[in-house]
This record gives sequence, C-alpha cells and structure tokens, in this order.
Amino acid sequence: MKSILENRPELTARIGDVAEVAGYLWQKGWAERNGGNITINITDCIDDAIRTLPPLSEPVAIGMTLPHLKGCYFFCKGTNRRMRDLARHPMDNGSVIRILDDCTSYVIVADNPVRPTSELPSHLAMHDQMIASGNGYTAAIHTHPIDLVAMTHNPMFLHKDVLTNLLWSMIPETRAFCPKGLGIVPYEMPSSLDLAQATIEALKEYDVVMWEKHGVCAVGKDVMEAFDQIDVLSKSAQIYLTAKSMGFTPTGTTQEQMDQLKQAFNL
Ligand code: 2HA
Ligand code: ZN
Repeated sequence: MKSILENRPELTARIGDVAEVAGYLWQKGWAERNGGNITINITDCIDDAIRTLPPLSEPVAIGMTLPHLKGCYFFCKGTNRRMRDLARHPMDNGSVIRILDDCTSYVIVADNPVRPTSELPSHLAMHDQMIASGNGYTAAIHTHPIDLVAMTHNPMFLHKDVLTNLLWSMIPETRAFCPKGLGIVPYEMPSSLDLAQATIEALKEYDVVMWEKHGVCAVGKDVMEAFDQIDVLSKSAQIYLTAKSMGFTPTGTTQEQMDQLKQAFNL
C-alpha cells in the first residue's frame, strides 16, 4: 500500500521527528510498554490528494467540542502501541486523523486504521487551546519520566511552583530553557475528560505540566522543543536526587542568581 509520506518531504520530516523523539523517550526509560503519547498538528502539510482520501474509519466521538480544530489533521501515536515501535515504524504505530466539521468527532485517513492514543481528549484539547491562543505551537507529548513522577508522590512538591523553583535552582539551563516552569495537575483518571480540562487550564500558564503520580505533558512549537523542555526538567530532577542519594540536600542557586539569569536572558 502507498504511504501518504511518499513524495511529501515536509510531512516525512515532521513524522521523522516524532519517530526520533519516540526513540528518545524509550531510551530514557520514560515509555514502558505503551506508555505515553505524541500528537502533532500537520494541517499545513495537507494537500488536495490527502483531502480527498476516503476515510479508513467511521466517525469517532472525541467526547468534547473543540471549535478551533474544524478540518485539522493530526498525526497521533496509536492506542496500545509501543513508543519503541513508533520510533522504528511510525506509520504502522500511529495514524493521521481529520477532525470533522462538527468539531466533536474524527475519522482516520491514513496510512492504516490505527486508533489514536487513549489520551486523545487531552491532546486535542491542548491543540485546540494552542490554536486559540495563536502561539504557533504544533506538538504535544505525554510521557512517564521516572524522576519527575517520583517527585509528585511527595505532597510538599505539589504546591504551586515549589517544584518549579527547586528544579530551576539545580542548574541554570533549566531556568533559561524552561522559563515558565512546571505546572501541577492534581491526580485525575488517565484518559478522562476531567484530566483534559485540568491540563488545558494549567497550560494557560505553563508549557510543561505534571499529571500527579502519572506523567508529564509538554507542548511546543515542534516535537523537539516539547521534548527538550521535559529533558531539562528531568536533568534537574536527576541532579537533585543524585545529591540526595549522596546524603545531602543540594543548596541550589539563590533567588538572586535566578533573577540575574531572568534579566540576562530576557526570560
Ligand atoms: O498511552 O500513557 O496515559 C498510555 C498512557 C496513558
Ligand atoms: Zn500516561
């Protein structure tokens, strides 16, 4: 069967980036079994030939109305698919969906009828909000970083911006490259509409949020940028726990040093 990636270098590159990031998530140990999901908005890569493809599925209800997604196209990791398999064979472990004009349902259009991620409501709600805000973001990642998830098991770290300030203070790069910090979404049932709602609420203020005792969710201009933000936060968490395992609590940079950085980098 012909893939829609054939003779479409831009679309091929974007999905290649998703596969590359999927490989990183697996290598980092953040993507056990089918854990985590990635979606990217590819509407600007869609041409008339794709637009006229017959759907591979009946319309499927999303469970919410997303007014900014009318006619948009997304590449989504498939539900129950492994991140490590997405890395090697993205078009067999993910699919392209189109949001129907009712803004409440989607159809699968290519390459295979792979049902999208179980966290689709959260992912699509994030994309809807990103379009509404006009921030130009096109990517959303959800993954299970061991260090960051562990930290959400301590109630002390669930208060607003306690983790943000702790992680910023571990290494200057985190302050510079994750300038909005890390939001907290209190525990909700995975895949639920409540989780989707709480996530978009938190993303009004942050680009990366923790789903308490579950995982992290990050958005960005592209999939690499979203990944980088999780990566710098995880690096800080690693520094914190390395110091702790050496038997001491790390001092962290001072508020003044962080403020200097904010000024110097215009954050
Ligand atoms: O896709 O990580 O949260 C599997 C998950 C659900
Ligand atoms: Zn998850």
